[in-house]
Amino acid sequence: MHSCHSQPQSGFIMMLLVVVMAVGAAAFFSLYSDNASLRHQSDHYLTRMSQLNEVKQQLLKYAVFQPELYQSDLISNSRTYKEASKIPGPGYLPCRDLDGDGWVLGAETSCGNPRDPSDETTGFVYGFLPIGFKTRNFFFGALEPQQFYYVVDERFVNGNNLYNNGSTGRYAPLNTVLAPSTAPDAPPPNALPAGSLPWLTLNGVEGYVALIIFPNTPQVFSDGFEQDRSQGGSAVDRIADYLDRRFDDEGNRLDGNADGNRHFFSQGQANIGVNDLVVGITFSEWRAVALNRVCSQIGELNQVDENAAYWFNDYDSIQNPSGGNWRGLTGACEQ
Ligand SMILES: [Ca+2]
Ligand SMILES: [Ca+2]
Ligand SMILES: [Ca+2]
Repeated sequence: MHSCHSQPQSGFIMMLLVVVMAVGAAAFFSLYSDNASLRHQSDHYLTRMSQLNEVKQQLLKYAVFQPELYQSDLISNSRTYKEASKIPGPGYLPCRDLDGDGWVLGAETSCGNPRDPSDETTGFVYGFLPIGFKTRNFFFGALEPQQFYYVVDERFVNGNNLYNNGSTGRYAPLNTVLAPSTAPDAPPPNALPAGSLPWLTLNGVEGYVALIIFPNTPQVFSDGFEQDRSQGGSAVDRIADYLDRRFDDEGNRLDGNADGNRHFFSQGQANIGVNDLVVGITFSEWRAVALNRVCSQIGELNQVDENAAYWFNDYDSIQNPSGGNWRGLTGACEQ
């Protein structure tokens, strides 16, 4: 009798157990797949951020080794040393790749846009990040053309014919105090006051020398705009298809990355709509690596004739247009 009574009961318990297990398994697997997708997203984020940081380090090396990279030119396949007076000082960064072939060639080798304090689209240039410099044997890691955008304060580029400075085609002197400041050849605008820091901003913080931007996957924005990277055109023409719009939580469009002004934003909770990942070089980071390079060589550099036309010596627009006044700044080196 006992068994007669217990059979439906144990059947019910079995059924309950199956239901509990099924619900548990469903919960477990959905949690697992959520975790897996979150983990995938964060892996993707970490990979991109570490790649961006690697590119940043390469750009800083490029800046620091300017004198070495440009002390000779490859002419007709033979090595030709530059005159000492024409070797650039440390700190200059490359121009942008506009056509997206990965290189900085022809008209791309000079870029400039002197800052007019009343116009926020001035003072910097942008385009695709070049992937390297074949003639210098210098490469930014294993990158693809058009993989990253690159924004740079125009005074820090190594080719800028708007500041002729004799025949150098560069803003000078470029040093840790950004002084004395020089005006572009053709006004307006006139020279910035000495010591004017770069005015590129990232997430509201001012003072970036350069920004490297991973555009991430194309998006359709809440205002209906759809990014389409299938068409040709320069990096400037195509910016809206790579860099993002930004919105407030009511869907109103704010200053974003696609509008061509000096303010940029990286993916984050405060930046609705933005999936661009941005890493920057601040002026203080730039200053530290440039000064460190000069200081580590100070014994050798102090042997250079003070009156010679050379990047370490005083700047003079006629006598020493490559001069950076570095000799006068080495007091900042730790003894
Ligand atoms: Ca190019
Ligand atoms: Ca984007
Ligand atoms: Ca902007």
